[in-house]
Amino acid sequence: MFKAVIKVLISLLMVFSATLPGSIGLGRAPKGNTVDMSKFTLVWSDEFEGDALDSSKWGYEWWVTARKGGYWHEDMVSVKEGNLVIRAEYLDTPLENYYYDKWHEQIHFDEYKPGWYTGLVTTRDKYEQCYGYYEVRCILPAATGLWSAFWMMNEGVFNVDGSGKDGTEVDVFESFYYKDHWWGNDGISTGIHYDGYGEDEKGDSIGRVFIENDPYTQYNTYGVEWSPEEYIFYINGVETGRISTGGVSQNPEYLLLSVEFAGSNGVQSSDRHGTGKISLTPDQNWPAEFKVDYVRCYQYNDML
Ligand SMILES: [Ca+2]
Ligand SMILES: [Ca+2]
Repeated sequence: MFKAVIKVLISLLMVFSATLPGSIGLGRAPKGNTVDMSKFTLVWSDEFEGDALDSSKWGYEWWVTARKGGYWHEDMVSVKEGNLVIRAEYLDTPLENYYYDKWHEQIHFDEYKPGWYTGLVTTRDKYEQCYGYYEVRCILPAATGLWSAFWMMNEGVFNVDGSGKDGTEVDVFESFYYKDHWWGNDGISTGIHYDGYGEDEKGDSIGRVFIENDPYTQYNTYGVEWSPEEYIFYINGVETGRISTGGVSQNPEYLLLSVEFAGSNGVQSSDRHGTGKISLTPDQNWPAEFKVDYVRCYQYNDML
């Protein structure tokens, strides 16, 4: 049951964003208040030093086989030169996939095929936090058809009660298919989802935000301040918008960093909007890399 629920969760991050009731803003941003870091204390972080992912902090998605238009595999994730790197590329020789089924206490092997490979890492079962300030510093993968994200989740997201207080998917940023016109060109999206991923789904978005400092070639920071009253989103420490729709989550949430391809059952294709199809043109940089300099979690000083 749990595994099935998680599969639904994982399969719908993207669909979800396409159906958000929130507005699509196209103003030049960010602009607004700067985040006041004096009210926070750093409580968890990964600077991605060393040469391997810290397994005490992060795990891979062992329950997923094909993921939309490609495959997630831990071999696509590395740590080098101070960054977490999630690579995305086409592999003629499929990577071997196995995962531990904790319900049946056995290892399963799934047959992966030649195709598009990338990865996801999460702090699920390793680190969760409620409230505070969360920030990632990264360069997004620059190739058509790629969707990268820094997001937060807990299983309460599936509880349909008309509220987000029991759990909310918080998308600190999502990049839509690299400068895709339908999805807002090179705008970055920020929003929330709650009450499941079906007909009861609810959410809100601050719309597309455009960053002067090219997110696909230069480092930017993407953050969210999560208080009992609202989420305040920031890019490079400057507020881009606020959301309190549905009430904010009151439960600890885990972190995720991911890259996805458009498509289904491991086969890359356009999405239902006719966008996201990978084009192997000379201006594309394969393999593409999602480079994450750090992830830092802070707590309000008065909540420590
Ligand atoms: Ca709910
Ligand atoms: Ca670093």
